[in-house]
Amino acid sequence: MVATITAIYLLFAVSVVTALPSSCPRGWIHRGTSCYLFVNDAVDAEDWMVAMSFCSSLHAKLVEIETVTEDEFLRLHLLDNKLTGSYWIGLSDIQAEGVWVWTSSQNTPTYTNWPPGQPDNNAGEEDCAHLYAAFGFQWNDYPCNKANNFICEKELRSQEEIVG
Ligand SMILES: [Ca+2]
Ligand SMILES: [Ca+2]
Ligand SMILES: [Ca+2]
Repeated sequence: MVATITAIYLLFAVSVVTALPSSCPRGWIHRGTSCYLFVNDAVDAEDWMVAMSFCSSLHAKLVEIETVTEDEFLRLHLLDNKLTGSYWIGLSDIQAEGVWVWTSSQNTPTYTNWPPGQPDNNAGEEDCAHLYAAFGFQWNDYPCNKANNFICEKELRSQEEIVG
């Protein structure tokens, strides 16, 4: 009897431990090795710098889209949930015009999803990238000081560090 209870307890303990690495904070969506937070309340629409600070305050970054599958996941989430408005991502050419860089990694993108004609640096001051609703959430460069929704991303690894 004691052995049975011990076995059940061990099973429970093991399942809790194995569940931890795949858990995202409440309200975040899990895909692959990342957790995503869609900040789409109009009240929280922010300029690019404020959006970046907001994500940082949650130990996250403005989303950095490395692959077509990650891009598709985000786009389908926006479409499936009928979310409107545009969403800042962590890509800018603030440091050097025309040189696009992911903010946290400082990598130049190997994957991009600009539609034809973008980025166009319209009016000479579009230095931040967003998923543009009018383009079906393909990418567009846009003035950094405009208010947009945004998406934060955090790696499950950093989440474990916080838990541990
Ligand atoms: Ca990513
Ligand atoms: Ca620009
Ligand atoms: Ca543009």
